[in-house]
Amino acid sequence: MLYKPVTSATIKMNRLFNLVFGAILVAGLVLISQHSFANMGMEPWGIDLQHSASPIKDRIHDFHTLLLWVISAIVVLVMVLMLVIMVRFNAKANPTPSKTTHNFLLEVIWTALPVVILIAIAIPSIQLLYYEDRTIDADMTIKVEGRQWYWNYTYLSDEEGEDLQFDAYLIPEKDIDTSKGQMRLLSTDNQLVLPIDTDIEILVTAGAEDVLHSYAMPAFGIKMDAVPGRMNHTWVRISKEGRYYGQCSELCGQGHAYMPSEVVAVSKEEYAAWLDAAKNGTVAYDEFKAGYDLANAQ
Ligand SMILES: [Cu+2]
Repeated sequence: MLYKPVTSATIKMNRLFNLVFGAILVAGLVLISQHSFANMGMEPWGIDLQHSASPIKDRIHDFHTLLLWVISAIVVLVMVLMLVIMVRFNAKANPTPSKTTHNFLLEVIWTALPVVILIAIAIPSIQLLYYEDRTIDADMTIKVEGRQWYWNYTYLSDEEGEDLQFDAYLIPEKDIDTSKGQMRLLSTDNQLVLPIDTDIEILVTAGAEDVLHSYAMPAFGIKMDAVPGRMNHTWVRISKEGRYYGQCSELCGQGHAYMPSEVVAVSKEEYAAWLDAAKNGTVAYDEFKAGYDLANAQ
């Protein structure tokens, strides 16, 4: 006899199990979908990826969602198989086990299927890597240099004009002014001011006698190693005005936690005005903005 007759107690147990398992699955899917579509800005205790402000980050979101579906399907498949084995083939339900040791078709399938899945993941993954690498025709170029322990920004001039270069230090906790929207461990005295809808090439390096750093700006999908003597590059096209924050992402030493980067994305006109002001000595965005608003109000 292959199977023991199924008792009503077993049926009841199975139904209960299906119900509980189904409920957990549905609750999980609802949670995931809500999180994918809800506002994904930087929020206290937020758990999802930061909201996107660049085409690179859009694609990272898409790739992340694709992977989420793939791993969820794998988890469900393996879990269902395990449950079938536990219920139908335990010692009680199946006292005389089959002596089968090989199954050609099955072995081909479980070898080929993971290969197919990995290839299906590798193609969009490599495409994304190339997309992140460079922009064809950059409108402007910024050099970001990691130092112990702050960032130094250079606006490279494509004409004869002088490059603009300045440092950005963390605002110490005791000086943080929350009424100005400043945030502990994230706000800096000077900001990297960038125009929106502009292809910006970003060169990333570290000071000649410095240590390894990593320039990370989650909303732009950027995380690039800053290595002394090496010029890495990536790019961004910021889609929304606003303030964006990133932190050094390479354990670089004592001040590692105290070298954030603050980016202010503004309209092209405002950026041009800021660049003028910065070349004349007013680098800090807030200081420039007060005068700019006053001039525009008149
Ligand atoms: Cu660092």
